[in-house]
Amino acid sequence: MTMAADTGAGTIEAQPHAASDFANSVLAGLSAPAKSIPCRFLYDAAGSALFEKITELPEYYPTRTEMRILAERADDIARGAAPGNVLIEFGSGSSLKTELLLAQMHELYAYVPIDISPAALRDARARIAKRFPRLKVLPLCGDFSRPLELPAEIAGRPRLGFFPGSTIGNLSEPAAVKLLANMAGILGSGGRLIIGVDLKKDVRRLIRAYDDADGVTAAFNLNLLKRANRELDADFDVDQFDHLATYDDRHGRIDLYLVSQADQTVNVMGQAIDFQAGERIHTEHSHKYDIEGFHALGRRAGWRPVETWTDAEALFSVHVLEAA
Ligand code: AVJ
Repeated sequence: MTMAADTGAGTIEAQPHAASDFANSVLAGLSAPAKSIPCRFLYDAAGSALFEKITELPEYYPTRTEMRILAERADDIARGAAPGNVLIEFGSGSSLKTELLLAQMHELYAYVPIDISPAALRDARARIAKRFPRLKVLPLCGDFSRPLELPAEIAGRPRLGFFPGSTIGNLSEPAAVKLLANMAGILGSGGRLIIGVDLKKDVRRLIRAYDDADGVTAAFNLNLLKRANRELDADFDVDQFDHLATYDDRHGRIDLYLVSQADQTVNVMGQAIDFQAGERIHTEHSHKYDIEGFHALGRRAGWRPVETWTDAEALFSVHVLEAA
């Protein structure tokens, strides 16, 4: 997240409390009996670059599988976007996927990327304006997990949401229901949502996707400690922590951890934090669904499943839902 102020449209504004948010979250998370750090902090500039590398790993099937589904089904998926509709993207870090859809949605009124990062929004605006010069782009800086006011310019227009990447998997089930319900509120009755959801599968295959042979995911996870060293005046010895990915069958999710290799004490902003050998910091959830399970989740949040596509191996799914 960047603190830079934007000089362009008034809708791109930096979030004022980014730095202290990280500090408070790390201190609170590492003071609890079961240590954890919220996964949103994995995605600083270095973490985002490492995540880009993850998406290209042979073991990490979700990104390329979702891209293939979107590319092969773009016609069908775009059919839900009538002329005059507005495409609203929740998070704007997924340009290639958006472009696949936009290329098939010929008479959209506007594209509204929503993100908490002003830099991500500026990038998205520049990229999309270049490839689709006639499309109106209305970036909105904000947090789509809360009620959010859309630009007045799109009032009364049918809305189509886009939430790719199985980002929904980062959330616990109650939090996922809450987020989906909030999106239904933002998109309004009759609004549609195109959402990418990773599917349950062979556990070894899942684990490999989160513990790759080249150690890119390990570097991504460990970057959280480096970030704390850079930004919070912490003194983590990164070599004294291991990356761990496990599958929790009961919750249907991958969990990422950083495991202390030794008894050690780390200082974070002047506060001493003790670790025992083998003690874990939880850093990320990645929930996996089956199609029925995801439809049930959507229904609990006020969505009616309209259509679902998967790849031939049933690794990943893309859904269109309609708000009741
Ligand atoms: C961006 C949350 C979809 O859960 O697969 C990938 C994040 N973390 N490898 C996922 C992630 C480690 C990713 N999401």
